[in-house]
Amino acid sequence: MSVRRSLVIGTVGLATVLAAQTTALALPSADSAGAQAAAAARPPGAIVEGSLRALASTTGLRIGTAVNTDLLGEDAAYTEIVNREFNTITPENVMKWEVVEPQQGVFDFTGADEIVKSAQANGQLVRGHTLVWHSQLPAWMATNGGTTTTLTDQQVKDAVKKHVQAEAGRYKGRIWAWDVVNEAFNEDGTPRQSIFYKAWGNSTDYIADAFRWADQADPSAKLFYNDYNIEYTGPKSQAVYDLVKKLKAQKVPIDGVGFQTHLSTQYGFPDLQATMQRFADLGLDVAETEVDVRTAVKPGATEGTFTSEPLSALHAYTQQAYWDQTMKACLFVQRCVSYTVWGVADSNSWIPGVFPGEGAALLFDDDYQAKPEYTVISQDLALAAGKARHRTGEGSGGR
Ligand code: 9MR
Repeated sequence: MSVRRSLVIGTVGLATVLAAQTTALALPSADSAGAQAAAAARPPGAIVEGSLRALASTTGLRIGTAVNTDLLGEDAAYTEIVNREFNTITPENVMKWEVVEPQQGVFDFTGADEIVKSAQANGQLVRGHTLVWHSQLPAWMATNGGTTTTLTDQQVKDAVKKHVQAEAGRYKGRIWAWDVVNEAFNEDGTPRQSIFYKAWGNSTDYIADAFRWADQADPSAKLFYNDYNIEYTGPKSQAVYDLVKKLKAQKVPIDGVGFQTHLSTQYGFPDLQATMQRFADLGLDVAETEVDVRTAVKPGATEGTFTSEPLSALHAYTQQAYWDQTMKACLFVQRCVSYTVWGVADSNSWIPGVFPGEGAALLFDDDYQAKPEYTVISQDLALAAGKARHRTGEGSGGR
């Protein structure tokens, strides 16, 4: 069965990629005036036929994007795509601890409020990101990449509890899914030596506590553990599997596991479908939470700069094949409840800043024009229309 399945995926995948070379869906103009006119012509939350969100809704799968509040509501083309194409949004940065509590006891939920308000106005659900993460911590809480602190163990524990209660509590009933704990393991499967791990006496017990506190603060939110590179079979994926299995056995309130799915064409495609199914079989929802597919890009006019153009046609085809497989993996796993891309256009992606020489990782180009990658995943969604429905996002009821 599994062999037949992967053959089918392979065949359909190739057909989809080939079709994508020649087919372009009719989309409203991406220029600013066109975007403003398109948005003004319909009520907020109205669904545009042929959009990703319209296609996804026929399968029950939620489709989302990470959102940057510097652009949302400021850049018309960006905002139009976010609201036309996606029915969940994830704040790319504004719900992170360093943003919401820059000084101890001084809160700033401006950006986070903006996201939640915009989502409500546009008929979107929110994936809250993220409550407990070693990175992007405020300076009063941690230094050295979340590994050292001036606080005592007890102070760290109290701060984590207060933070989870404050943030999850503020948005009670308005967050579909929270990434409660993010990136708690190293590549070799050992627990990350974060200030949380250390404060709990060199133990991952902080994870269970964070889930319990989040559940108390917002009982209707789906609670996720989220990580990268766990799409591949290996020690890290196994460590997360062992953790969530234990949490389930201990009746810790966990609903799902998020597979970030930051891929690069220089590495082989992960055994994503089988891995997500393995986690789903534990009685958990799964999701692809931060999908992007980077590749080598052509250099720019000035030394040391790069364009968002794939280095060769082969690079571009490989990206399209990877996007196809990420979407199909989710469509074939019934408990894969959402598929989120990590940003809108190549020009707003985190990739070029962190991996110089790589880019072109998203569905829209620098000028907000839909790329063949967009067509590939929209065709996957169209092919899946009306097939086995995915569990949809009505909170933690299925735990
Ligand atoms: O996309 C985010 C970028 O703007 C931030 O500078 C960066 C800081 O670490 O975080 C990025 O988002 C990360 C996400 O929150 C967790 N998974 C990895 C993502 C890419 O680094």
